[in-house]
Amino acid sequence: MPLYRQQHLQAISQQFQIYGQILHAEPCKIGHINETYTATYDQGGISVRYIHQKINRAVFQNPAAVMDNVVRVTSHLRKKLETTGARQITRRALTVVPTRDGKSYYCDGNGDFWRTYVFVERVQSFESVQSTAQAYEAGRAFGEFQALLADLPGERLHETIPHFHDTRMRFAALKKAIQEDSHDRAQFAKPEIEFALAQEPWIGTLLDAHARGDIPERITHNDTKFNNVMLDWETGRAVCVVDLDTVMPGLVHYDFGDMVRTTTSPTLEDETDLSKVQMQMPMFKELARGYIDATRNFLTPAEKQYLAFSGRLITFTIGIRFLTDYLMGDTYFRVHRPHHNLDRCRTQFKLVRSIMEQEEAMQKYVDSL
Ligand code: GN1
Ligand code: MG
Repeated sequence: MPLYRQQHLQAISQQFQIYGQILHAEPCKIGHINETYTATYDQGGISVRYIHQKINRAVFQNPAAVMDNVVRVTSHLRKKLETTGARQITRRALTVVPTRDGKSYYCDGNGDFWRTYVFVERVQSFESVQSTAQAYEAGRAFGEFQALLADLPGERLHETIPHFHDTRMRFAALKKAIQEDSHDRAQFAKPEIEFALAQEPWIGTLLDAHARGDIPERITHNDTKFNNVMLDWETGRAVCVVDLDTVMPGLVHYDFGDMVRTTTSPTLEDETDLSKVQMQMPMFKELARGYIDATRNFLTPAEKQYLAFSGRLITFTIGIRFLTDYLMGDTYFRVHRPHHNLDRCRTQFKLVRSIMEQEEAMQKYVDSL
């Protein structure tokens, strides 16, 4: 890490209520949006770690609202865990470390917002699922997260990114990007554009079901990528979920759908060998079983009916977001190689096809649970 960044980070770290001296910090490369560092401090002679994170201002236009949500959600999770007598609560729910003046974030001289979390030790996350047991854990962890937040008191949470999973709106944005073709890239994405446009008839299915009152709004995580589940090193069980920036009102399907996207295929999100990209039924079954085990108490039959479909819908939605960003010149998702967002889009679309082929069997399994 360059010296100027280390010095800046050192200055940032002093704003938070951390007892001890920062020893060193490393950038953490997971995630396409925020800038994250793992920092080690000397505290009373032993090393203790914290996470410092700079919130992406282009993506989160109201970081104070993000932190307001995060504080409410993490406090509620902690309280609920305390009442059940759970142990290691600072591993089970993220803990926000306040600034020296008691705020949940620090705004630096550049207008950037920083926050600090207690580092959760002895866990690991994976970019792709290694076993059906892990798929079960992912389903259970995000299901439990929804269940614990079902009785969050107070006002409706802020919508940190309005219309985040509104597929109709994402579709309109794609159409606009195709029309403008500002980077002259549509020529490289012809089959993908054609595929995307052909899916229009079903993109509003969940929005319509919600508008009819068939499925309710709940508090959802909205970014349930498998790498946001922290698994215990020793037991392999899910300890907690992270990346709470998009916790807000939503449909349970947004969470379940993104889990299908990220836990049922054996590959990475940007796999270029599309023959490897497939929805694997054994993974789906365990994912669904874990999720239903945790949500049985509140999930309605109507919500259950759309679970398999949500895999298709959310995978498609993220796919068109990658495609749109590709056409617009990669301004949203961090890229690491040319055409990276197009590769990501292709992987999603291949998975959409694979889900569609198996959707009936997937839903039949969900119905049996
Ligand atoms: C982004 O935080 P990160 O990089 O895991 C994105 C998600 C996408 C995901 C695709 C706020 O998540 O919506 O599903 O990339 N987050 C935001 O990998 O847009
Ligand atoms: Mg995220």
